[in-house]
Amino acid sequence: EAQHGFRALDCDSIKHYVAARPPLQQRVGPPASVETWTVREVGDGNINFVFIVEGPAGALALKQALPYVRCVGESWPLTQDRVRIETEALAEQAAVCPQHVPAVYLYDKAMCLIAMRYLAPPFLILRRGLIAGATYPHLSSHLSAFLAASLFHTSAIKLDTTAFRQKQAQYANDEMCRLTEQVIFTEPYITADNNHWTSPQLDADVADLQSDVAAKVAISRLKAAFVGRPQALLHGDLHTGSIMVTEQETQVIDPEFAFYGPMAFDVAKILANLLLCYFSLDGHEAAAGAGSRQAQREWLLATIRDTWSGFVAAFAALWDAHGGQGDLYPEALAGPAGGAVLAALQADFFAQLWGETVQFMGAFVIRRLVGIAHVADMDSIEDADARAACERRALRFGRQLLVEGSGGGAAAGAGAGFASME
Ligand code: ADP
Ligand code: SR1
Ligand code: MG
Ligand code: MG
Ligand code: MG
Repeated sequence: EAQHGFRALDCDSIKHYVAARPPLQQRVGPPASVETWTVREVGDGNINFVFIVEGPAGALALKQALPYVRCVGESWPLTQDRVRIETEALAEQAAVCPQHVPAVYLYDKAMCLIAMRYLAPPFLILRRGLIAGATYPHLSSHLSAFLAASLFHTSAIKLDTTAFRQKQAQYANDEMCRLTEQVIFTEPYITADNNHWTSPQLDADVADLQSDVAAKVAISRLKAAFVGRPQALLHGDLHTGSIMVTEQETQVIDPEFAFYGPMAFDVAKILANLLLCYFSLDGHEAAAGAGSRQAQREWLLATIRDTWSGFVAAFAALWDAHGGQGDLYPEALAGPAGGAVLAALQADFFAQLWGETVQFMGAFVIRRLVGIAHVADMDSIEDADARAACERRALRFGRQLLVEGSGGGAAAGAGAGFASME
């Protein structure tokens, strides 16, 4: 059932919606200019509608949630409370990492709509830039900063446990979490109508996966962590389609799946999507010429490694500076920054986080090859045999990450687990 007072907007009605709200209207143009404004619906995500309204004074992005999943249709109803979650999560992230989050101008609860900063070209969805062959020199440091700030400041390393539990209730986000449980942690491992893959090329690979006991044990452990281990406020959908980039800047959008869960989920999702791009490059190279993607291939591996190591460094620095305030490792227990106890606690924390990150990466790679929602990195490889060859390598590596994990501690870092990629 739709939110009370809700009406779906289209390219015409959204102009009048903006024109009737002075704080929005002033950003686009004077009321007399409304008929000259242009509107484009640019939503290329799976869930919602996004309109860009442009006029003589500037432009706005408006995101509206209908009471169902866009890519499926009305047969899959979905809570419109996801817009409240997205608005509140954007505010939470902006408070600790404003340089990487778009400004929100308005949240309209009844209309299930957010008006926010238009990230104008040259801003581009990271996945699109990567498919076109681009590299981004600052991406790893920006991702490290965003992950460290958003995860540290919402954790009980920073917060007292009363505030921590209040935030868990605020971001329960039940329906969105249930969707994730279904499409990431369950369906790829069973026969399900939503699943699809490059067929018949990958039929045997998928049959192997769906009868793989070790994979089912590993994914079940991850699902238990997703359901039962609130650790920080996650973005919840941090793939390369949730990041807009220029050469110099990085903006993280679309936190409608935000909830309190294991930190490794967010860290792994972005690394896994970079890995999916890496595995797609053979297919793109086949079309563009041998060696044409080699520099990007090396950059992707370096970015995965540097995002992890930069995240650890940034998170540890925040912990050294503010960790004594929180209830999880109070200074009375952990001692001062630079001391042996805190050093040992941090080493244990990051070793566990790395192991979980590697396994979640495997799960995210697998779901994008076999489950309901695939990635354009692979889908845009037109030759089905070439695409299947890329997908098979990715699927095998994903299975290895999921089942075997890192095979080393945090010190082994983004090296040991990735040795078999070359
Ligand atoms: P969904 O929840 O459906 O995935 P997104 O929030 O990811 O929706 O937005 C879908 C698309 O709309 C993005 O891939 C991007 O192209 C465009 N978009 C979203 N927000 C903005 C923005 N603030 N500025 C410019 N384009 C945007
Ligand atoms: C119906 S599944 C759609 C997927 O797209 C979103 O971006 C999430 O990743 C979700 O799992
Ligand atoms: Mg999206
Ligand atoms: Mg979304
Ligand atoms: Mg994913």
